[in-house]
Amino acid sequence: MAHRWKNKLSRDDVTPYGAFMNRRQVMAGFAGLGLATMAGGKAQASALEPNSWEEITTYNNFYEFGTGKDDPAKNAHRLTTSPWSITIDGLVDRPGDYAFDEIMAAMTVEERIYRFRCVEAWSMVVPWNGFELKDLLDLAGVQDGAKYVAFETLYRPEEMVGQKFGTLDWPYVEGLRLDEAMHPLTLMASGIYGKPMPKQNGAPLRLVVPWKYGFKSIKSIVKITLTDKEPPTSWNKANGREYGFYSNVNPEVDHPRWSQATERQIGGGIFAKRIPTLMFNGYEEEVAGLYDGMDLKEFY
Ligand SMILES: Nc1nc2c(c(=O)[nH]1)N[C@H]1C(S)=C(S)[C@@H](COP(=O)(O)O)O[C@H]1N2
Ligand SMILES: [Mo]
Repeated sequence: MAHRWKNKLSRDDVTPYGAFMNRRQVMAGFAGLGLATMAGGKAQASALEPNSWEEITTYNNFYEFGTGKDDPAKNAHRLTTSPWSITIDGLVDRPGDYAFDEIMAAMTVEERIYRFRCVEAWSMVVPWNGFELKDLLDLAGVQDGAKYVAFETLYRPEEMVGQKFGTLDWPYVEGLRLDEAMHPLTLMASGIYGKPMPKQNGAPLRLVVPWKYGFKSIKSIVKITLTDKEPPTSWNKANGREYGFYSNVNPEVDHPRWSQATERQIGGGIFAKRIPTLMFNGYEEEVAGLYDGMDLKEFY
């Protein structure tokens, strides 16, 4: 399934914040709905209005900086993001440490406006800048035996003050099946609103998997390992009954402690009301095929 996005930008084409704001409604009609809408010939104005910079950068989950929603914005300034490199190892042809600058020079950054649904049943719409994870994996050369991709966040308790506490088993780790990782919707994000990724949002590079609950979108990645075994994931290790490996957004599979049928939109203001949660967070047409024949209640 080849996706071609209307909003392909070169990495030199950094959109000024103001200019972006002016055309974001147009972009939402294209990028947010993806190819399905375009193919249907109906590029109708979408309801996918991005959240504000303020909302996206002050209401965060990043337990390395504390468990409060405003802790990351307060504490993440301590994080040193330069120099930065990502170790890519395991079943790859070209293992090694890939410097952030080297990665960015090789990638084409584009803008993707995606729904973002936290397992806690709140949601935002975020205008990410990034490149397809597939392009980075191709750079390293995935070997035949690889079936999964494991990700790891930085472990640096001097700067990540939340790591001084045993909230989670640090470092934060996540994983995807290889076909999920290679899917064109799966993004390595380096920014939002045309600006470099704010530290509280996972600078300098974080994963974005829009059809899965937010915790799969691991931040501040320092290691990517190609493997033939399903890798451990932080929230599954913390509570395997509540958080599975797949964690696809699914309004029909409730969290043991709350319903996943609806969600609260962040920043709704006086119009705030819960909206129905969509199967695969609205990306069913694009990704349902990845799970053909799988029992989505068993593989939650
Ligand atoms: N390393 C790391 N990555 C993480 C988290 C975290 O605590 N640590 N939180 C996850 C959760 S639960 C969510 S909802 C999203 C939040 O991303 P945002 O703050 O950019 O909205 O990041 C995910 N990635
Ligand atoms: Mo989350």
